[in-house]
Amino acid sequence: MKEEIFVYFIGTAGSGKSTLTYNFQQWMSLRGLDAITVNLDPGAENLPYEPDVDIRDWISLKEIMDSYGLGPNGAQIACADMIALNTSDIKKSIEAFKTDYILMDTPGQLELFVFREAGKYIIKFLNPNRSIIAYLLDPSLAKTASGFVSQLLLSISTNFRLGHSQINILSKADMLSKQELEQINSWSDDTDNLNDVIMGEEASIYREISEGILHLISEFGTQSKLYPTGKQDFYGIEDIYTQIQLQFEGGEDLMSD
Ligand SMILES: Nc1nc2c(ncn2[C@@H]2O[C@H](COP(=O)(O)OP(=O)(O)OP(=O)(O)O)[C@@H](O)[C@H]2O)c(=O)[nH]1
Ligand SMILES: [Mg+2]
Repeated sequence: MKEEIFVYFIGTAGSGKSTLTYNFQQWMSLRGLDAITVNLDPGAENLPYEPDVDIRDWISLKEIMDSYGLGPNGAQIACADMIALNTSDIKKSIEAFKTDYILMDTPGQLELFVFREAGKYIIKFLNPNRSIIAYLLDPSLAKTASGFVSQLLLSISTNFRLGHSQINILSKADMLSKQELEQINSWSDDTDNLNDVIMGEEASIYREISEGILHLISEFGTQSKLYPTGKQDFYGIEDIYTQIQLQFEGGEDLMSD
C-alpha cells in the first residue's frame, strides 16, 4: 500500500457530495481498488451509503440541539467546532482500515467546513500533504454566464481558504441538456468564451463585477476546468480518479501495484 490519499468532497447544499462519495467508492471497489467512506456531517439523515467511519458515532446534531437549546443552524456551527475536538479518534478509526483512498463526505452547508477553522484543522491534522479537494459545482446554479462566474468564485474562495490541491467537478451533469453541457464545457475549457458572453450582456454593475472576477481568475491562473460527473454508469468518475492520481502519483494507477 502507498501512503493514503484523502479526498474531500465539498460543495453547496445538495450539490451531490454524498452521492459522488458513494459512487466513487463503488467505482473503485469494482476495479479492485481500496477506499473507505467517512461521513463528516453530524446532521446527515439519509445517506446513500453506509459510512465506514461516521462522525455521528461521536456527535449528534439532534442531541446538540436538545442539550443546548439551539436551532439547526446554530447546532451545525457548534457541531462543526466539536468535530475538530474528535479528530484524534477519527484519525485512529481511519488508520485501522489501512486503505489507499479516504473519501470524506463533508457537511451540506459548505461554509461550515470551508470558512470556519475546523475544516482547515481537520485536513491539517489528518494528512496535509496527501489531501485534495474535490469541489462540486451544482449545474443548476451555473447555467448562465454570471451564475457560472459566481460558482467559480465560490470554488476559488474554497481554494483560497483551504489552500490545497483542488479539482473542480460539474456534478449532476446528466441533468443538463446536450447544449447546456456543451456551453458550460466551453466556458470551463476557455474563460475567453465566458468573457465573450459576459461582454454581450447589457451593461450593468453586475457585468462589471463578472468581468473583474474573470480578470482575477486569469491573472492567478486559477483552474476553471470542470470535470463532469453523473450518478448513472459512473459517468466521469474515471477522469476524477485519473486527475487525483496525477496529482499524487504522477498518474500511476494503483491497479498496477
Ligand atoms: N440526476 C442526478 N441527481 C443527482 C446526482 N447526484 C446527486 N443527485 C441527487 O441530488 C440530491 C442531493 O444529492 P446528495 O448526494 O445528497 O447531495 P449532497 O451534496 O450530499 O447534499 P447535502 O449533504 O444535503 O448538502 C439527491 O436527490 C440525489 O439523488 C447526479 O449525478 N445526477
Ligand atoms: Mg450529503
